Amino acid sequence: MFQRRTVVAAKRSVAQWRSLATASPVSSGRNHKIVVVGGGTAGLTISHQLLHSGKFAQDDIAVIDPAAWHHYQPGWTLVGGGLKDKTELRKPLNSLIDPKFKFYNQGVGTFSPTENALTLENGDKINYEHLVVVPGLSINYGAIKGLPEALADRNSTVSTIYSYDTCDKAFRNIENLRGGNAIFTQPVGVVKCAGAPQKIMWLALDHWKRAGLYNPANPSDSPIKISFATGLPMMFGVPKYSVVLEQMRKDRGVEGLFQHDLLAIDGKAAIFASPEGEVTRQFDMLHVTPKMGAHGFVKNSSLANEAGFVDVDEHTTRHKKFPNVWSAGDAASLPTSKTAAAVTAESPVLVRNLLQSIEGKELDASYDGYTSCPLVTQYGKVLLAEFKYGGVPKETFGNMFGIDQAKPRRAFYYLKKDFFPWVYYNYMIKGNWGGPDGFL
Ligand code: UQ1
Repeated sequence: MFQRRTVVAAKRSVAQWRSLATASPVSSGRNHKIVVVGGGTAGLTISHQLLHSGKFAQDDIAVIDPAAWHHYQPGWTLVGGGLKDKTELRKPLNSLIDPKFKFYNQGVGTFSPTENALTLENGDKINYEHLVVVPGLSINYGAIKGLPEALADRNSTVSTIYSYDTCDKAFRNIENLRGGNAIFTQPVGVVKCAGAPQKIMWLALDHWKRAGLYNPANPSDSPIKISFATGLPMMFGVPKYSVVLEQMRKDRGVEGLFQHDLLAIDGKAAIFASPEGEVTRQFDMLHVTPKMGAHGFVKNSSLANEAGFVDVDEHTTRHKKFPNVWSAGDAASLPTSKTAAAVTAESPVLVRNLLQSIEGKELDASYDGYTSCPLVTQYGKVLLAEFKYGGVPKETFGNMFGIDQAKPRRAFYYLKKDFFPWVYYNYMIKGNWGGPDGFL
């Protein structure tokens, strides 16, 4: 429960705002106990979990997001592999927001954390007692020269599964390629779902294999050649899974261009930065993972750390300077891999600690960095990487059944393709799913 004093004070001030509504420029509608910036995976999950605490009345919680649609982004890899229809993965955002919330369908202009306020892009000021900053991250297409133009050109063989507009183009390009060089890239720097850049490659490889265009046992005699150009020095950030994926790369005849960071696209040439200087490769099909970073309105605020992400404690999810500010998901500085699975574990911790803090109690929930990457390795098989801070494996089914999740399995594929999208829309974003902890 709230401390009685807080409740009385809040009630009194709400009554004052209401009575002053005609006289004062600050209407009651713009004062909220909790403001959640973002209606993505973290925003919906956290706001609904807060509501389920039973401690909030109509409009106590506000959600701010300018989007018209909410997307199940983990499904876009499967769209790129020809396994899902992208239109089935999205829903109108306002249909997913509980009517008990005040929904501002607007972008944020600026944060003023010392005043417990923010302004919307339309200039309206919103006051809060607690702020949850979960707007996700921004995809900076323009950071790779020539990429925006190549993506927009319907006839180009350049695509990315990282956007709603082009995730289906990725599959068209895979289907249309009959021969030549196929290059798949992963940049230096933070991206969401660090496994996706190679998931789409493994699906494409399998597609070409089935079409008789790629023979993993004899790649040099195959019509199609496949290269994975990554800014990282290895296949994956967690050693346990990287070893398996590196072996897979070699066994399947995929060229590894490590520490190669795509700088520019010029016609059919891809130009990379590498330790040996600039490297240019000709491609016939290019799948790009764009550069990503914090949204400008976060990066340019006093909430951000040096990298631009919301500067929170890695275990409590509370802001390091402003104790009534919280963050999780892709926008947060939490040093883990940015995924929806991470949000399943971060959300209950943030919600518990925020509620404790409202009651003046000790923060007693701690996030261990749990995240997961269901890594599709071919049609019908998934390697279910699950790990915590420090790249230490934390495997749900390994612990339950004593199996090794580094081995790609059919059951994990159905988890990824059918179960996760179902549990996501029916339970997770309604605040009723705790990931490996099950239903809430
Ligand atoms: C999960 O809960 C989830 O959200 C619905 C995902 O979807 C994107 C996931 O990929 C994963 C791995 C989880 C975690 C749950 C289990 C049972 C491992």
